[in-house]
Amino acid sequence: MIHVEDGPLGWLVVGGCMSGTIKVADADGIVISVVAGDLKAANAYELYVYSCPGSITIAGTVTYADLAELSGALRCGTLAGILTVTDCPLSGSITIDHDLDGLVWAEQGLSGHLAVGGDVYGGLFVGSASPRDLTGTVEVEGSLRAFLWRITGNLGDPNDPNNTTKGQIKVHGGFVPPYQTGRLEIWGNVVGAGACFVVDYDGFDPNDLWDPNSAVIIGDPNDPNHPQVAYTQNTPELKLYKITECRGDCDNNGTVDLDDVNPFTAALIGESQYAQLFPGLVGSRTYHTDTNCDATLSTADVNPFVALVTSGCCDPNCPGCEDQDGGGGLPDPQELAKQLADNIWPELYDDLVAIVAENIDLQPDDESRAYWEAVYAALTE
Ligand SMILES: [Ca+2]
Ligand SMILES: [Ca+2]
Ligand SMILES: [Ca+2]
Repeated sequence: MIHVEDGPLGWLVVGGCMSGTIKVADADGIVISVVAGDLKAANAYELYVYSCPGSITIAGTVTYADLAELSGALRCGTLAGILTVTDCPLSGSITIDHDLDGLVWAEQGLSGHLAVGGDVYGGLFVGSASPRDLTGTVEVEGSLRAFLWRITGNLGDPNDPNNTTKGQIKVHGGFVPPYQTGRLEIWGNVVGAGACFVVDYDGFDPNDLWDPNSAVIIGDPNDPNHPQVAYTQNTPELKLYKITECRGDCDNNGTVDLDDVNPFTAALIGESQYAQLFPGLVGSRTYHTDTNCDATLSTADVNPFVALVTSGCCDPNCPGCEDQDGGGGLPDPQELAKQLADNIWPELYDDLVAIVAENIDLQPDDESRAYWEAVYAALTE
């Protein structure tokens, strides 16, 4: 262990493997061949690491960092300068507790995790001379305010297309650059079961906007056979989402209708079932399915959900929240059973019947209990 009592430290150079703990105050420069232990610093103005299976923690600002390999963890306060990972796909994790003001450049691809606790004003570049994929996860607690992010390959993993956790950019706030339009360029495609770009990931917030001048641009500027196309709003078919304000809109397509019955049923069965179908909508699952507005998803949401599907009301203030029974506006029970049976996927049918059976016990009076018994009877006859 090296303990520098009275910083700042000019340069710290470790030529071999650093397997213990080094704790420094402000450091002008740090050069380490292998960080296998812990490196902790107050601030780092220049940081060069050639291999990092261990952990690096910079409590304050990182101004410049050049990492050959990052398979371990890097954590810092604010990233103000440029952080590049040059030799391998960035397979470890980078956690920026505050804002990303500078640039993260994963030259060989990003298969790990990048988390930003604040807002993003800076860039993210994946790939350089040759195309590289973003197969990991990027999660931003604040808003995406950058004017350019670029992925030279795919968002997602074409070699592992069924993986529901790969290739995700989840922004909890808005996509709202302050001074100019924003661009997320994907020179390849959005591929695989998990790939998604989500604005307002944590559930609808009226203040978290996707600025209509800001675009996700898919296509290669150098390939006339794959021209760039700009998407400036919620595009569920490409899994480019802005979370909608409609309660009951469980597939996030902007309408509440019978197409939402399968996702609602899957969400009621459990988060993992819903995540299989809609990895990008896991964060808004409760917002969209909590149709009686008690902040949790349960079978008590079935009545108001059915009322929303019947009315097609698409607004946070649709009936249902005040009317906990959601009794108004339900169709004839045989008609409801027929609509549900016609639209539910066969593999979800037994789960739907179980949910309806459970729902009978939740009804507050004989009349609504009789209604749901009739639905159950029609579904099971
Ligand atoms: Ca939000
Ligand atoms: Ca819908
Ligand atoms: Ca609820």
